Amino acid sequence: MKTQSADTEYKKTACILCSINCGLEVKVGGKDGRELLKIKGDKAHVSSEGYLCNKAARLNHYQMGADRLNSPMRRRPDGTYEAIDWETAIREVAVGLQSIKNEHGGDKIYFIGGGGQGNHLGALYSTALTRTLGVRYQTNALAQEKTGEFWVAGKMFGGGGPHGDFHNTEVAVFVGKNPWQAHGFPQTRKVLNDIAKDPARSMIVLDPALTDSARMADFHLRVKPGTDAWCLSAMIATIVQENLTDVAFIAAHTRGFEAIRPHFESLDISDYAGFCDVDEELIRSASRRIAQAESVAVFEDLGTQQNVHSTLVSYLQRILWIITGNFAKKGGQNIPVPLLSVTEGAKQGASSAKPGEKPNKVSPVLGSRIIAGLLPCNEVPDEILTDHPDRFRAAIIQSSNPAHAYADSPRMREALSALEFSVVIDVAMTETAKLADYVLPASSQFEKHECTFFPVEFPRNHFHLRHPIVDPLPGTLPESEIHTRLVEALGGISQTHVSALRGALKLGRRPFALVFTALAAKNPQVMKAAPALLYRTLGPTLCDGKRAEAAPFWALCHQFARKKAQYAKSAGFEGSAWKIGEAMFETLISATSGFIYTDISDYADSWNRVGYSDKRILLHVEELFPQVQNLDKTPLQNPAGFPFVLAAGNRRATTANTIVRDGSWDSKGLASSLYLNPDDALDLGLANGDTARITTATGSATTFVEINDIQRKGTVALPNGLGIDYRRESGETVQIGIPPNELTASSSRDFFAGTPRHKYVPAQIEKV
Ligand SMILES: Nc1nc2c(c(=O)[nH]1)N[C@H]1C(S)=C(S)[C@@H](COP(=O)(O)OP(=O)(O)OC[C@H]3O[C@@H](n4cnc5c(=O)[nH]c(N)nc54)[C@H](O)[C@@H]3O)O[C@H]1N2
Ligand SMILES: Nc1nc2c(c(=O)[nH]1)N[C@H]1C(S)=C(S)[C@@H](COP(=O)(O)OP(=O)(O)OC[C@H]3O[C@@H](n4cnc5c(=O)[nH]c(N)nc54)[C@H](O)[C@@H]3O)O[C@H]1N2
Ligand code: SF4
Ligand SMILES: [Mo]
Repeated sequence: MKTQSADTEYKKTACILCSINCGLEVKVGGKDGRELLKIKGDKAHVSSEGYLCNKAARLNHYQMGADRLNSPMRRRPDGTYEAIDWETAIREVAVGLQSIKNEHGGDKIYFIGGGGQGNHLGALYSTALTRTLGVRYQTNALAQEKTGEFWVAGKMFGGGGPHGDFHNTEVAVFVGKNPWQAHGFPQTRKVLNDIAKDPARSMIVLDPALTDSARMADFHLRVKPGTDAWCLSAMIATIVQENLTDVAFIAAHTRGFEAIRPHFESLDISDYAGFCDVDEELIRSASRRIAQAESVAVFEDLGTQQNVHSTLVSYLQRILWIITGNFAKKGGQNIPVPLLSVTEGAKQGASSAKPGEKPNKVSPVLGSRIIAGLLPCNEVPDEILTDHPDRFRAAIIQSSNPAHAYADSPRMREALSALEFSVVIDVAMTETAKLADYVLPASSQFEKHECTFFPVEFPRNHFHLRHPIVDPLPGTLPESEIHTRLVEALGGISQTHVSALRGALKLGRRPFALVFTALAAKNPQVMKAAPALLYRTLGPTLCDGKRAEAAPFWALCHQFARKKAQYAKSAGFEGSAWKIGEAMFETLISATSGFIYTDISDYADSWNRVGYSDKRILLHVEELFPQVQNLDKTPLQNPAGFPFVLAAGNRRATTANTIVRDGSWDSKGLASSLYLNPDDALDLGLANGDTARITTATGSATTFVEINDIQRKGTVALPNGLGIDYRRESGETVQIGIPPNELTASSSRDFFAGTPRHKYVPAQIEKV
């Protein structure tokens, strides 16, 4: 079948390979009209303005992946799969989930994943399914990186998390973050170049590796792996001891400084500098630079979040910029106004089975802390492989590949195989799909409507609903349709309600809203299934059904207009709350390069989102401060036989989690190497390109080495997202690189948030 699109036409969409989702213009055509032939930056995009990095150009490797699924699959008793039709698949999956619910309760069904970097629309629709089933627990990849940070930000600010304004900052600080390769804010490389070129601005990088970002830095604090807590403590101590704090800011806007001050006043800076192996004078000068700056923006990421003292570092780096007064100002940290934040979304999805009901605070088996509605994903196997009566019996896994991406793959495979029922919704036959009872094939992110809820810009924020740019691969369905069909099969949508709503809609959207509210007040299931119900009723009226998938945004826009009218007004939406909601929704549906929904000029507005009634930031966090005080008593030591520290999974120029499964998209085949320091190479007798064996407590694997000055002596690094089993068109299966989590352990995790220490894996390296 040929699409309506001529081969010469460029269509607007976005890149899906990292959280930024840069706007794209894509020339489609080729095989069945479904290929992404030429890709360029969309200059009209409200956030990326034409910016792209090197990765976007080869997105066709995702779109045309040879292991894409084109039919629902059912597992046979012998472990092989047979294709089944959609009707059978929906019926049997609904029956499977319902029988787990009947026998053990809906709370024994675990929801894993939701969306990746650029596909969060499916997670809106899956809430209809999970709430209908009474699912109460969920996890996703955020719970192996950001949950510690979420908790700390929530505690210190009493609400939403602040984000750095890198575009305007004088001093940019990157803690365990390599923004040149990994991005993290719009137009990252342009911003980094701007900072590097401007003598009045500076960049500070804490990273054991000499990354591309570290090479651009004015101050590279090349810490010993896992010792950032000491380095940051020494930085805070420098500011306190040299009287460089912002005294007025601390007095007016914070609580608890007096409780933490004595520790930093008496801390031995040179001792701490020695511990993290950074020159004391470098620590002091970087700290002075921070204290003297008009503005400082800080980004912490996986280098510390997946490391020793993950949550402590999240706490310490915040103390650093709070005591220097870098909140609620241009170039500092600000709290954005989201349309729907990923954490709000997560909380809505599960954990509270009934609207208004209190979410669960701990996981059912281990009693681990649930943060932002998420269980530590590191611990999935421990919540399944047990005879505990509250263990999970089933899982719904969407757009996530836990058997590859979460800690300890061997144990994860065992756990997923032990489930009584499991269904995976994905575009490809992934490592995780190969363990499921049913696999439901989703249309790709270029074949349906999609969006991201990641943008956290301030004071101007945007949203971009992408339209499909090619026809769906035959046999696939978008998540909107999959979840709505499942909810219908479970009896979660009443035909009487559908008729009443459709009838009201004939009179207009206002009567529709009234009837919806009235039905919801009488029947809680209406709100539970709301996204699916809106899709079935309002959906067909949106551009003759062409924009049906956008239906849930109608409710979101009205909610935003009711609760946050002043922000919508700042972006030019005028009139009553109803008018604003309607106008936002119409704009959202039609703006193919995204639209701005908040554009305020006053940075002080961030204070409105500090949750404490006294509007003060909490500096003394009692759950974490004792650990800060006790740091010097717990020196790091590798177990005998594992002298190296392996960073299991770094971002490189041609890696993108497991979104692109076809390894040949890395045309030079360079991404899969083990980075090794020249001195270590000499000791091990390894030359460039030689094969090395990496052994950890969990497993062992081989790859070729790349000797460079990036690695600190005693450290090695593997890329993230590689070692995927990819079935080529020819039928041959290839695996390029090492799947990093064959080497990681789920027991090695943060004491507080349960996040894994993927960047600190004790390892042995040998020549093969
Ligand atoms: N190219 C590419 N870009 C991506 C992705 C991708 O797969 N590929 N994935 C996206 C995703 S999901 C995420 S979460 C982000 C992650 O983005 P980043 O966190 O920036 O990515 P990483 O390279 O995993 O880790 C960052 C740095 O941590 C350093 N590090 C290791 N040990 C330590 C330590 O002890 N202390 C300190 N201070 N640093 C240490 C490493 O040397 C590395 O340079 O990237 C996003 N962008
Ligand atoms: N050792 C180690 N492990 C890590 C990391 C590390 O640094 N080291 N990094 C971690 C980080 S930060 C992250 S974010 C995770 C990421 O790990 P995951 O959460 O598993 O995310 P992805 O690798 O992005 O996989 C997304 C899945 O979505 C599928 N997909 C793509 N498009 C669609 C779609 O439209 N619909 C559906 N239903 N599916 C789709 C892809 O085929 C893929 O299977 O990995 C983590 N794992
Ligand atoms: S991978 Fe590059 S092009 Fe794609 S969204 Fe991220 S920064 Fe933009
Ligand atoms: Mo991530």
